[in-house]
Amino acid sequence: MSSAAWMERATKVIPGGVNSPVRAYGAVGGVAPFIRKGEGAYLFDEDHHRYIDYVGSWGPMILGHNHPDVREAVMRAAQEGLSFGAPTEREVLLAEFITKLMPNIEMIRFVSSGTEAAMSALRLARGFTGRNKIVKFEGCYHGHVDALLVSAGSGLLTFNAPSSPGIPSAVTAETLVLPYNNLEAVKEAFAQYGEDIACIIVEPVAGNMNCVPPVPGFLEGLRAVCDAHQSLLIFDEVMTGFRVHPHSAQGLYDIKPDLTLLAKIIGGGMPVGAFGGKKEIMMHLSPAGKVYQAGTLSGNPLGMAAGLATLTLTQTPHFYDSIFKATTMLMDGLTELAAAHGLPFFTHSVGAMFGFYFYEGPQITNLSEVKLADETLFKQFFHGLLEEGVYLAPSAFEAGFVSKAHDTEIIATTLEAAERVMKKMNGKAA
Ligand code: KE4
Repeated sequence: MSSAAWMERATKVIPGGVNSPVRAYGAVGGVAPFIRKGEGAYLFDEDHHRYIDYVGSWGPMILGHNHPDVREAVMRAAQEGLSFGAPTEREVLLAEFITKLMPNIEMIRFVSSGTEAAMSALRLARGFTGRNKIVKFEGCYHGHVDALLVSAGSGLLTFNAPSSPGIPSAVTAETLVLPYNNLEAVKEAFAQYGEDIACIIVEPVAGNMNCVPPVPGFLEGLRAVCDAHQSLLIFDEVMTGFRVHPHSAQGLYDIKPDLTLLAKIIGGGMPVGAFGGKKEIMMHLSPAGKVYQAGTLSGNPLGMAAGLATLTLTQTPHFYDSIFKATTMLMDGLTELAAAHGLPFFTHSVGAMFGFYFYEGPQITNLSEVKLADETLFKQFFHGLLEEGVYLAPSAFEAGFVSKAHDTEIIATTLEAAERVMKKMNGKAA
């Protein structure tokens, strides 16, 4: 059956035909391909198209799709049963591995999604500090946590819904939303509310309003402000974790957050999230402490197996060098092509995550500047590349991802396709 037929059938039983809004192509138009399988850097849809995939399931597939080591690890675990709701060896092994790779995480608790990690970490920060206010940043997305769906990025940003219906104003009344990369605004907020602020939660590289890196001094400034007011600094590394550096963004920028959120890559494609940090904070979590948090499938053996196999492979020699080089090759190539075809173009990339904008610059450091980019040109480029067999995130407000399977030949093929599309756009753009 075609993707269009599947979508028609899906919309009868699933709202919008999807289980996560951004998948519905609402921001770019057209019918979302229904994916049949993934292999390495490729996706295959129900219409027998093959795509070079730069979404990678929104980040988890850093090895590429269907890596044999990960598949076999999951199948081995499945031989012994799927879930026990009891402690197992694999969750200890993955916890030990992550705490070794990320020394600021002295203890960790697994959950089943990034949203659950964010929700739990907020409760822990509030429980530990005894304070209620939280600071987040415009354009950053930390999952669909009620208290954080205030001017969120990702799907909400695309649908211009600064906050969702169904969230009592009392729940967001304690959430301060500030412009990303604006340390002065943070200092002002702390001058006014500092003693009531439990935490700052931040994406150390913002990946839900396209890709926006921290300006020099921003993350260091957040650390200093939190220290000065005994608030906690929470790094949401759901996307950046093991994506931008072998030890994540906190390794890349050498900042010590009090708590860290993880998901995506640590589950290798299975439903795994986690939050962790200083032992003195984590020990407030039930049953060691009084802050309640729980989950039927938390630490699920198959998810742990996929995470262990994935992280093991990311730590092989030159793993990150090669995917960072591939990402730079892609960004440099697109920049060169856009210049040659007279298209306004700007890129940001950190490690193996990237973003591009149809915009001259000179800078993109926050949501207001992201919105200056030409969305019409993005949609033309998006659909042109899709027809050429290149699969980008279906929104101008999402980041892209390169995997280990994206070798130089695949990047070169992508650039050839981009040139064909830009040539046509150039005509339209003129
Ligand atoms: P999940 O609940 O979707 O596992 O994680 C939420 C989350 C938390 N923090 C960050 C930094 C995230 O990027 C995410 C989820 N990312 C989006 C992509 N922009 C997932 C895609 C989707 O919502 O379908």
